[in-house]
Amino acid sequence: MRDRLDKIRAQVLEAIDSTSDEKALEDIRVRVLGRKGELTLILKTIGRLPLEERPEIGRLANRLKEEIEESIRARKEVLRRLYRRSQIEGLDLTLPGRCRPLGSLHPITQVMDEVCYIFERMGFTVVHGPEIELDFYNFEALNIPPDHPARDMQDTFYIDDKVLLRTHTSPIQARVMETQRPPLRIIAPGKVYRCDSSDTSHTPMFHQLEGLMVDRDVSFAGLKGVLTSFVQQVFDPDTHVRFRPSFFPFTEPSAEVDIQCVMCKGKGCRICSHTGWLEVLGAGMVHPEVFRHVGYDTERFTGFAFGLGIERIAMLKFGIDDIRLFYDNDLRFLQQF
Ligand code: 2NL
Repeated sequence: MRDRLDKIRAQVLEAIDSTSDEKALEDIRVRVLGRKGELTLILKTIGRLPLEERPEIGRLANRLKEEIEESIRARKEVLRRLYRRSQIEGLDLTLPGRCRPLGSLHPITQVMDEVCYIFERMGFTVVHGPEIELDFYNFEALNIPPDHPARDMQDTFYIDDKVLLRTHTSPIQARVMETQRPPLRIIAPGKVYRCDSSDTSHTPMFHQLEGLMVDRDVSFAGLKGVLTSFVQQVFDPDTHVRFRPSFFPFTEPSAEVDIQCVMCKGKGCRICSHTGWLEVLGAGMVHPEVFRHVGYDTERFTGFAFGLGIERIAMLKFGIDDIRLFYDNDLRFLQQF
């Protein structure tokens, strides 16, 4: 019986404190202290308890009755004061508060941070550079010839004949090499621009990260080690990797790096066009012509370089099939990350 009284006290006092009008308060009073109220019924049946329990339980039940009556009276007073104040100030203090909307990092920012951190743990330092770039650093220093299709007005946003929006982050590295001697171990993340129309895999602005390591005895084997470790940190630790011969004007030899399809694990599906493989990186040994442009001694130093698209990595990680979703700014999409 004592437990029952304690339970009633806890529930009823809590309920009284959270009422916001007098009607709700009266409902509580009737439920507990009304003619058929919970506490009223207990008080009526005290006579039927064993003789030795009656005085104690009677005292407790009566004290609880007074406590509840006092609590209702006090709450009524508070509600009246709030009501008077709301009438005077035009303020309704009983309205629930408005939540402050909480923001979060964009999925591309999250993946960019994660990718940078993986390379930083391998000893690479983050460097930045201008998005509005000179034709010299974006193309010429990287051994991209004047008649190369990438230089076409159709593919590059030109500001005038010498100034453009960078089409990759390599010019950042060309600038660093111009002012710093080897050894060098840097990554260059950032926005890049291509004069493309949008579709499921293209947007005129996207994000890239390039890496460059220059020292004595930097080898293709070292490149394979760094990129395999990277891939197994962003994707599954047991992801299979293959290096396929390719061509870039700024590296020789060049390779494209494929991983076993993250969706079908190599069995073949729509995502990997039934090949079982997905291309995720481009890489190679820095072309001697690039070193000559920045004044590095090609007899003493070799280097490897690589580049990857952040949106592509994010799409594979999160299973997204349309790159435009990142830039529609639809909160129903963004709030999932
Ligand atoms: C890709 C390919 C690549 C590089 C980027 C590079 C930079 C310098 C010198 C030589 Cl300064 N190379 N960058 C090299 C190979 C590939 O990117 O598919 N990117 C998304």
